Amino acid sequence: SIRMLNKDYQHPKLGPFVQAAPVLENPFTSDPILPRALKRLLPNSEYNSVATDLSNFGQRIVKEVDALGLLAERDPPRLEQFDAWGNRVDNLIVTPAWDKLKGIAAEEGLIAIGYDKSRSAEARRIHQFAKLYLFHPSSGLVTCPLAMTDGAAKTISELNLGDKFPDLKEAYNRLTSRDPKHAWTSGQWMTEKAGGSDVGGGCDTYAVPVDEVNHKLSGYKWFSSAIDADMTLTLARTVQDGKAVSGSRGLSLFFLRLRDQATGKLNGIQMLKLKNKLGTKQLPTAELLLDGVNALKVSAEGRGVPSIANMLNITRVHNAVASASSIRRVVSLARDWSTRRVAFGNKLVDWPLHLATLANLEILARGTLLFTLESARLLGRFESGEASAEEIALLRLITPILKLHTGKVCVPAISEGIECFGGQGYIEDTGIPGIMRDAQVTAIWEGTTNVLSLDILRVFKTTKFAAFEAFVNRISGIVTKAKSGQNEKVVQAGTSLEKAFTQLVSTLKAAQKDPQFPANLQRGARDIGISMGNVYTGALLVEFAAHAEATPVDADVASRYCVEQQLLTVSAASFDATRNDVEKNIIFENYGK
Ligand code: UCC
Ligand code: FAD
Repeated sequence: SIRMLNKDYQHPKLGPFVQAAPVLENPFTSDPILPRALKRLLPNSEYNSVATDLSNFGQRIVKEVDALGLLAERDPPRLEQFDAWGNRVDNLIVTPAWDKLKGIAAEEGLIAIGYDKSRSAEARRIHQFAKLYLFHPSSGLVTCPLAMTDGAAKTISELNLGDKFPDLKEAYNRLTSRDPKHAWTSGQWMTEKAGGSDVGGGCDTYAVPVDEVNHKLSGYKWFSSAIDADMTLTLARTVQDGKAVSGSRGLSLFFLRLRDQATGKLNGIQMLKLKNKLGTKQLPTAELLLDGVNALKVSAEGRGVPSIANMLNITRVHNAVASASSIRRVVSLARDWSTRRVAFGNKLVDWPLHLATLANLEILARGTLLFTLESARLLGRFESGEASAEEIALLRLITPILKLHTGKVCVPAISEGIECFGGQGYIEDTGIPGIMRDAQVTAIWEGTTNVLSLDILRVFKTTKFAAFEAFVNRISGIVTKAKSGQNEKVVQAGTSLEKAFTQLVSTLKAAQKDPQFPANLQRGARDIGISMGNVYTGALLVEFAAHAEATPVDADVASRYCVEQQLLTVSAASFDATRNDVEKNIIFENYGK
């Protein structure tokens, strides 16, 4: 038809059209499965109060927290090293929004809930991680110091030195406090210039003893996040008779306060530089020079790595919460947007192709949430003292798998989610691009994908495959239950899952028979980790769908995940050492020419 030029077309060039923005819904009540998942995991008495708390917090996120999170990204931290008169001041300036978010985190008990001894350990960890799942995408990355704070509280409680070390007792109380004025956050200083994965090879920080406990630390910490922290745990080599032991067996664990209590001055620490990062711009990450820092040795000599591993195993679950909840956030916004945006005469939600794109993301969001809650449940069981040896081994095994799986799947998922908004997804004022930038780091820090894959092999070895048996039993239990049910789709999903799972087990058993075992597993470690992550996630979706109160959608989700997807990347080729040379040739063709 021909458009006639009448007064409707005589408007200023900006035009009358205004696009309705996507609306952030209450992240608890609008989540398709979180309330139901919690109802199944928690006793009724716990569920009701947890649901009320999460629903209220969800409202607070929409009304207050999300805006603060955006402010924190827009007003990143700055470092003023010198004052106008040339005095070295190392003044870290953070936006008031960052401090406000830290206060809200304490007030809402985001760490305290996990340590509330009046409740069962299982309930409190599930509650805590569910709450962090709501918080993370709006938190302005305050969840990073929270992760380290939780890890430090856990490490201190495992060290069990409170009576001998009043400083540690005070630290524990403050790290787990709900009072914003009293609460502390912690850092975690492990990475140095020569190595962040190979901490034992890279650590060039030395501890000169003052007495048995007190030490002076000197070194250079290359990546130190959230340096507005009150304390940190760090690694250093004790110098004895002018010598220090090399490698990871030479490392001990140290506790230090960042500032002198009386003067507020930095404790022998110089803030050399704030890192200029791809994302996590809200977070002050610095290069620190340690020049005679007063620190307490809190592990046995040479037991620094296994001691700080307590921290790693907690921060890795927090990391998974971050990856999983970022997928949820982008999917939740994209779902809402699909009902508001019109293209080619239809709302996006009415285009089957757009729906198919969103559905695939929704399946990933559900899977990563269930996997994260599984780990919170097992962590709680472990801390309750009631976990079986099998559950303990399973927790140890799935922690690196969970971290690597969620870190790896979140980046392409969020990228796809951003594309759902078209050009608007690329525009900073919408707050959407930051989700992508911040997600990329979850595959890197707290152990890269390869390093975590190698940790899986470490668990196989240290548990003499008992952890693998625990994995086999957990998945087999789910398969058996699913296949004995009445729902055809769930039976089909269970059958598909069983096929992939059986193939995974037989591939690993065959690799075990190789004369080069266990060295031969190395090159296939990533395939093992990714395959186990896919299988575990699929199993949890099947378990969810096989529940008596499941909805038909749950069965569809499980079926899509297990029947329509390739769950395994591992095969005999993963362990074939003859591929090493081929790969080298593929990579280095024309290199240096
Ligand atoms: O990136 C960082 C902070 C970022 C900010 C926080 C974000 C949190 C999420 C926020 C969400 C918003 S902090 C830096 C993180 N760095 C890493 O993750 C290091 C990565 N590298 C590794 O994980 C390596 O595997 C190492 C450093 C742990 C490997 O050490 P070794 O010494 O070479 O390995 P060994 O010799 O195998 O292990 C030494 C001991 C052994 O125990 P023993 O001596 O009793 O035989 C191991 O079994 O440590 C034990 N061990 C563990 N135990 C090693 N790893 C673990 C573990 N994960 N759990 C228990
Ligand atoms: P490298 O160890 O050099 O690794 C480079 C690559 O080699 C990676 O892809 C890795 O997977 C691969 N690789 C290494 N070894 C092997 C192997 N044996 N087999 C196969 N592949 C291998 N650290 C802290 O201690 N505290 C912090 O607060 C902190 N904050 C951070 C904040 C940000 C934003 C970032 C980006 C990093 C932070 N880090 C922090 C550092 C982080 O933990 C390390 O960067 C990370 O552990 C990797 O170490 P690296 O950078 O030395 O990489």
